[in-house]
Amino acid sequence: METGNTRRVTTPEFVPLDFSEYPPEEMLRRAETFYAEVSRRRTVREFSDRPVSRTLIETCLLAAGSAPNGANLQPWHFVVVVDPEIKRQIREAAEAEEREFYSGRAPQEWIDALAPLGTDPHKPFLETAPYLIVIFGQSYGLLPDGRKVKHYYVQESVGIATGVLITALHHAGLATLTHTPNPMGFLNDLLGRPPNERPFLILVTGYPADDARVPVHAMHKKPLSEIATFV
Ligand code: IYR
Repeated sequence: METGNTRRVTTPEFVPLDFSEYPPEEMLRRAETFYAEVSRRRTVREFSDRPVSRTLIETCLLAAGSAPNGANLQPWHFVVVVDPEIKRQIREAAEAEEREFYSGRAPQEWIDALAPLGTDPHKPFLETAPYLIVIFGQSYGLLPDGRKVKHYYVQESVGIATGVLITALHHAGLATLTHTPNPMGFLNDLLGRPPNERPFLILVTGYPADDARVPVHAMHKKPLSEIATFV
């Protein structure tokens, strides 16, 4: 007799790997070219309101959705905010949290660490930029019949997908800002997202303002000897 606890046993299927091998010199050239391009990325806090093609954003989201993740359950959802009124509400709620953060909630050590970046509770970019991509992680999925499917390595998976998204947007020629109002549960309410989803971050996306400036502090990257060890 079947119980409520039946498990479907799936036989894994395999296909040949689609892999391109390059000559070693070309591999190094590709790695150097990629490093040169990706290391020019800057987190931008001054955005232009110039429109950006929706197809471009959709293509970068497809790249993000290809990220490696726990059991291929793809525990993410991207809400792309273009509506000026929703952006206004997000700005209002985020600035309210940030005012608290900067005026007492954050420990002094954290405030000191942020000082060289020149950040403050004022977040006009949340209304100026053409897109706010709000990234949610799903602790579980829901089948059409309402049953829950547990997700694994949600933070890792969503972090990797977000990295791919940032890199894809930069590669396409757009600027981004990883913005994390603290706390940001208000995003579920404003965007009507269900309780199995938690906001991961807001990726502010668009062209930089013509006169955008970036903090020198963020350009200092640790040398290889400090970030890596070969054993
Ligand atoms: N969420 C705040 C504070 C902030 C925190 C970190 I860590 C940063 O790298 C930058 C900012 C804000 O957005 O201002």
